[in-house]
Amino acid sequence: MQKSTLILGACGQIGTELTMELRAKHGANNIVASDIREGSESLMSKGPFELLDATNYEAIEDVIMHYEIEEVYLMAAMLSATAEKFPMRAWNLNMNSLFNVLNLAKEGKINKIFWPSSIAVFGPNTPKQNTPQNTIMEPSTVYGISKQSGERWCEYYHKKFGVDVRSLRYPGLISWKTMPGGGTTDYAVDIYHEALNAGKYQCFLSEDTQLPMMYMEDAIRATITIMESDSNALTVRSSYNLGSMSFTPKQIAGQIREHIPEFEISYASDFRQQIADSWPSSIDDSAARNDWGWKPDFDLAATTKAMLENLSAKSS
Ligand code: AKB
Repeated sequence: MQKSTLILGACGQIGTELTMELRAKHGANNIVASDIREGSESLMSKGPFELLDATNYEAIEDVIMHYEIEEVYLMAAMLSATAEKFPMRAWNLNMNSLFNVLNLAKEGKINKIFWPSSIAVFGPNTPKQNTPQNTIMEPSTVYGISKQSGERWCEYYHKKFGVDVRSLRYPGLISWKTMPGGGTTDYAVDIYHEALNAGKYQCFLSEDTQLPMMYMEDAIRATITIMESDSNALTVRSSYNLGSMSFTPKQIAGQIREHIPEFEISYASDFRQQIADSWPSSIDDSAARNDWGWKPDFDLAATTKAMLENLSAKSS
């Protein structure tokens, strides 16, 4: 029998594309999308959809029993910039939702969990270039503290209770299908929209702020691959470093100019600069490459081409 999967936070930036990909792969009826709010028409009409608060244990349990769910992807979270404004709300959402799924797995009600971590687990004292899998981790943001705590809990539940939880430390994610919300890396999506709409962009990070980034297609492939990997191959049960490309606002603007020569960028750093300055510039993901064969497909040039072509086609 085909197993059923639940996605919590299915209407967000990653959740939307993950839902579409899993439905294409396993059949729409086997992938239950859920979110605290309604999402796009196609996400809600092309397969089962439930309005569900990821912090409500009983409500999740009801859905799991009803659909005979075996795997859960917990994609609901408050990201770095918003979390600085609402620290307690961020902590409650990011931690309680995780405890809910970890405890459901501990009680044997689900078999496997995916939970996203982030480069935000690192902090100002972490080596910035080629940041190792295991290194100093002293996150200085609310979001980073919640993700680092979450990683510790994932590893604890795996070691202590045998919970099969798998996780990736996502870099900034770039997609033309869905918009990000409340993150520090969001500029790398906004810039493409503004390049096409206005021919110019004011960036909230300085021109030389280098951050790790990834095209969404690669991120979705990584997520599904780690979930399909043999459990015994996974040596990391906190969260895997996941690398692809690293660039600065100046470099992305340069790439955009290859397609739109008149594109202009200006810089006005805000509070997100401090968050970005505390994060790595590039990532060593050799553990992911060795354990489950991770390899990204998209560099900055390929990402820029895909973003501009797809956004142009969407608006015409
Ligand atoms: C954010 O900017 O908060 C996220 C992340 C790097 O986890 N995109």
